[in-house]
Formats: sequence, structure tokens, C-alpha cells
Amino acid sequence: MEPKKCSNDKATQEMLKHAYEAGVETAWDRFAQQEPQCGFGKLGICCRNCSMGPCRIDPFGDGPQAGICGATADTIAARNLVRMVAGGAAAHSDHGRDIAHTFKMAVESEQCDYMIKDELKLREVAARYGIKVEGRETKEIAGDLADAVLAEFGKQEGTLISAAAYPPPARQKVWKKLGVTPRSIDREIVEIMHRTHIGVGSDYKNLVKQGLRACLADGWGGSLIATELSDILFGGPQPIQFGSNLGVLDAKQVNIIVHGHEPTLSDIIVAVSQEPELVKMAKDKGAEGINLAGMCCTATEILMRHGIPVAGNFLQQELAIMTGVVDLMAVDVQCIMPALGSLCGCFHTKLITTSPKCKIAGAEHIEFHEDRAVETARQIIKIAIENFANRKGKVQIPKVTERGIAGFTTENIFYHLGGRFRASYRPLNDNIINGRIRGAAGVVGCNNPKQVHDYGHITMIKELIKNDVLVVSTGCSAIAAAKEGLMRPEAAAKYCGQGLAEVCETVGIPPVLHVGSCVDNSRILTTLANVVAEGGLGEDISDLPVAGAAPEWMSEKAVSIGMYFVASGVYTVVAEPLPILGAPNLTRYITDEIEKDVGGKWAFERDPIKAAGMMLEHIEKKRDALGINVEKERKLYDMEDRRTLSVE
Ligand code: NFS
Ligand code: SF4
Repeated sequence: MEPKKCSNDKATQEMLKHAYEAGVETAWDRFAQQEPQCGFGKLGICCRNCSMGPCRIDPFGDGPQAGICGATADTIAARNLVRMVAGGAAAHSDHGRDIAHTFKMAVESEQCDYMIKDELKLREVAARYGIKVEGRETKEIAGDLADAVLAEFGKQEGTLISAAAYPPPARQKVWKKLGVTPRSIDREIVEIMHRTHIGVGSDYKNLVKQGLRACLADGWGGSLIATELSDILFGGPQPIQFGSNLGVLDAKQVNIIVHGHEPTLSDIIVAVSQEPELVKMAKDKGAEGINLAGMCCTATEILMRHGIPVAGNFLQQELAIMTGVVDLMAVDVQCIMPALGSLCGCFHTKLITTSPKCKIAGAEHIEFHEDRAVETARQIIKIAIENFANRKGKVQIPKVTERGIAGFTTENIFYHLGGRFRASYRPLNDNIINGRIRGAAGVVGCNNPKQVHDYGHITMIKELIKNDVLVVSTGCSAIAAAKEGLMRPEAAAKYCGQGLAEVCETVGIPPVLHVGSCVDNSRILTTLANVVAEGGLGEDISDLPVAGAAPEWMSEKAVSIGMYFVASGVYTVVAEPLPILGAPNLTRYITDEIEKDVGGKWAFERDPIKAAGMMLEHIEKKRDALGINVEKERKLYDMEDRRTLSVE
């Protein structure tokens, strides 16, 4: 396979060439081995929900049009789709639950490796949960918040507190009317599993409805909890410089990569990795120091809080090992390829699993417990140091790195847009209203070997910023943008249309704002809620000139994210179609009719330029509806005007 046809990223191309020469298999090779992929699966029309099946529907209409129980293509595809939402919402929310447990432990224990780092955010969040904050001690407030948040997962009465505290009132009305206001996090996920069991509901719209409810419990619930408690516990991010791509690995140092999603262990590894005793140990073994880097969303958590470099995104995890200099890779949960187990067997890299939820054949398991966080982190670092001497074979580190700025949040975005003395969303809204910024787009999500690695993200983002659309990005998409240099402030002059360039240059921000990991897509939701609340751009998120996209998505989490953006009123374009195309009515509903119900809808487009075009068209349509696309009268400048202009 031609490396250039696999990836747009120079470092990845170099490593793929190296892999072929060395005869080491990667996800791209395994993808080729899977071709042709199963057509029924792609179209979403196979079912194995009971043992009368597996059943499949003939997409050409000649063969069976119903499963043994009578389920049609629409029923089967809708059940499969909402089960993907359940998987994604479960992953995000269980991550949120783990952070909530760590938070509770930090609050309750006297001696704990974690502490509350962002008191201001604690008070803000607690107030939103209806907890009294005035005149109370931090510990008291935090204790109440921990209980309130943990109760959100399994409560039996009422609705999710955050789903009523954060979204605009108009949005809440939409959900209420449709009957999709989330009640509690676990309940909505469980109900999907119930409803998709053999012989429960067959009405595809009613199945999708539960998907909407569960994804909202993710975006405005589980993911939001993960984000907010992480900020309180590990510190709210601030704009910070970071390095990206495989070139951040250093042959002369002990290299440790943390990979996965949760910040609980990685944040502590950051804290102890430069302890003099450990650094000395590394030097005694002949290394110059200890070099920590991240991969995937765990990377994002520590890069936006500590500036730790990111070695790469999802499709680069195997390639990092192949450099021959990764002495240890510690993983927690999600997006960790099982292939790493056998791959590490061919290299000297020690693969360490740390979560009881994620054990991998070929990896050593060192279970991480929050109450012994520092001890475990030191133990892991020591194993890496010991392993430095075991390096063998060729070292191949691509000399490719880029720098960028990350760490934008719902709270700090407006400081940067408004300047220190005008801390509000006003300047952002004004710039959208006056047309300097046409709108905003969230470009997020994974890598997928079905697309040329990183190409979709980068091409789409460049097209958007060229047309004066401000881009916010998370997860592997953000890493792709960073590697391309799109998160440097200088990118504004190079790639943006005039209006966006002006705004970015005045404020000193890059045109692509890194707002965090995948659970931090909740930051995009709360930012949108703030933009609505600031006024002048309609009453609801669905009124805003914004769009979402996941140009290289692959995970169930991405389906939940896409669905909660749609359910929140955002037009969302993905490259690889959802596996529903074999179900005509469901497809029509998801890509069209659903807009009447929730204000947002899905679109599928593999070409990133075309997809960006669809987003731009949508943004302009919303601007028209808001009446902010008025043609400005051409002004003829007189001398006086010119003088004032040149003073600026
Ligand atoms: Ni999101 Fe992060 Fe990456 Fe996709 Fe996986 S790491 S949670 S799922 S692949 S962006
Ligand atoms: Fe077949 Fe129905 Fe069973 Fe699915 S639930 S496997 S369609 S019989």
C-alpha cells in the first residue's frame, strides 16, 4: 500500500514505509484484509439480537424483507443505530462516573493524592446544581456536589439537573414536547438495551427517540460531568503551548506514552515524572531524562492542562511503538487497539494496562487505584526507566513536529475574544452579527482507515476558515489540526478569510480552537448555550449559524456525539454514512425529517470540501433566517474617515 494513500501526515507516511520494510502489520493492512467489508453490516440491515437469527434484509428487494420475527429494515437499522448510541453514551458517561468517584474520594479523604484545583469552577458548577455556595467551606460544597452528581447516574425520579440548568429554555421546550428530556444517565442507556431486545418496539421513530434521550444524557450529562469535574479536580485549562506528532519522542530520554481517555492516572504521572529521584534513576541508566507524551484523548487532557506534547492521534498508536524508543505505554480505557499487545511483543515497549475494565493480551496489568495514585504512577515510571536499557533494533523517529496552542474552554474563550476588560460573549456575537465571522463549526472525532488519515479533518477545517468560519475542535481531529500547524496564531494570516483573520489577529488566537478531548465536546454545547444567552442570534441553538462535523469518525462515541449535536439543534455532517442506508424510511428521517422535531439533522458526505460547502450553506441559511445577512451600504470614505482609520 502506498503510504501517501493511507495518510496525509508526513510522520505517519515515514513510519508506514518503515513498517512495510520491516514487515510489521498495521491497521491499514488489516483494513485491506477485511475488504470487501460485509454489505449488510454497512447498510445496517443484519440483526443478531436473538438466536432465531442472525437475519438479514435483502437490499435489492428480491430476497427477504423481514427477519424471522418480522422486523423490517427500518426496525433493524434503527435498533442497531441506537445500540451504537448506547455504547457511546455508556463509554463517555462511565468515564464521567469514574471522575465523579475520584472527586468524591478527594473531597472525603484527608490524605489524598488529588485535591480541588479550581475553586471558582467548583462554586459555579455547584450553584448550577442548586447547591448553596455562599458562606460555605469548599469542602462542604464539594461534598454536596459529589453526591448530587453521583445521584445523576441512577436516579429514579425527575430529570437530569444539568439538562435543565445549561441549555437555553427554548431548547428544553423542544425536548419536552418531543418527550426526550433525559431522566438519568444510566436509565436512558439501559432503556435502549431493553427497547432493542427481541419483540419490544419496532417503530423506527420511537426507537430513535430513545437514542435522542440517551445521547442527551451523554452530552449534557455524563460528558459534561466528566469535563466539569476534571476541571475542578485537575484545573481548568488555560491557553498553553504544546508540541505534536511523533517527533516529540526523544531517542536520548526514557519515553513514556500515556494513551486512552481518563486524566486520573495520567495527571498524576505528569506530576511525579520529573521528581529528582526518578530523573536521577533515569540518568543512572544512561538516559538524559524522562520524556512524557500523550496519545488520543488522554493526551488532550494533559496537554491542555500541562502542555505535555501529544505523540499522535488514533491511527498513530501502533506507529509510536515502531519508533523503537517508547519504553512504556500506559493505557486506561477506550480507543486502544488490541493489536498493541502483540505489537509490543515484537518491540521492547512495555504495554501496561491500568483499568480493571481494560485488560489486553500481551500487556502487563498494574491496576490503578485512586487512593494509591502517586505510588502507582511512580511504579509505572520506574518500569519505563528499567526498560530503557532493553532497547533493541533500529530507531526510527520521524523528525516531524508542530507547535500550537490548546486549552480553550467555555469559560476562557470570551476572555480571549473580548480582551481582559470585556469578559463576555458580546464580542463573539457581534463579530458573527457584523459578518466578520460567518459562523462557527465544531470539527471533531476520530481517524478511520477508510479515509486518508488526517486529510478529511485538515481539508475541511482549511475550507471552513478560508470562508471565515471559526473552528473549534476536539479529540483526534484537534490533534490532526495541531500537527498541520492550524493551532498556531500565525495560521490566521495564512489560511483564513479576511474577516476571521482580522478577529484572530486582533485577539491573538488561532483560527482553530482546541477545546479538549471527546468528552469536552460538552464544552461546545455549553459555549453554544452561552452564545444564545448573550443575545442577538436567536433564542435557540438551532437558530445559530453553526454546524458540526466528524470527517473521519469510527467509534460509537462519535455516533452519540453526532446524535446529541443533532438533538441540540446542530446540523452535523459525517463522512462515512451511519450504517442505516439499507433502511429507506429511517435514512430519510435521520437526514431530513428529524429537523422538524429537533432543529438539527445528519448529513453524509465523504468529500471534505463538499462537506464543508454543505456546512457553509447551512450557516448562510441560518444567517439569512436571523436577518443578519443585510448587504452593507457601500461607504465612500472622505479624508476625515481615512484619518480616523489610519489611527487604528
Ligand atoms: Ni473520541 Fe478520543 Fe480519538 Fe475518536 Fe477515540 S481517541 S474519545 S473516539 S478515536 S476522537
Ligand atoms: Fe432475526 Fe428478529 Fe431475532 Fe433479529 S430479533 S435476529 S430480526 S428474529
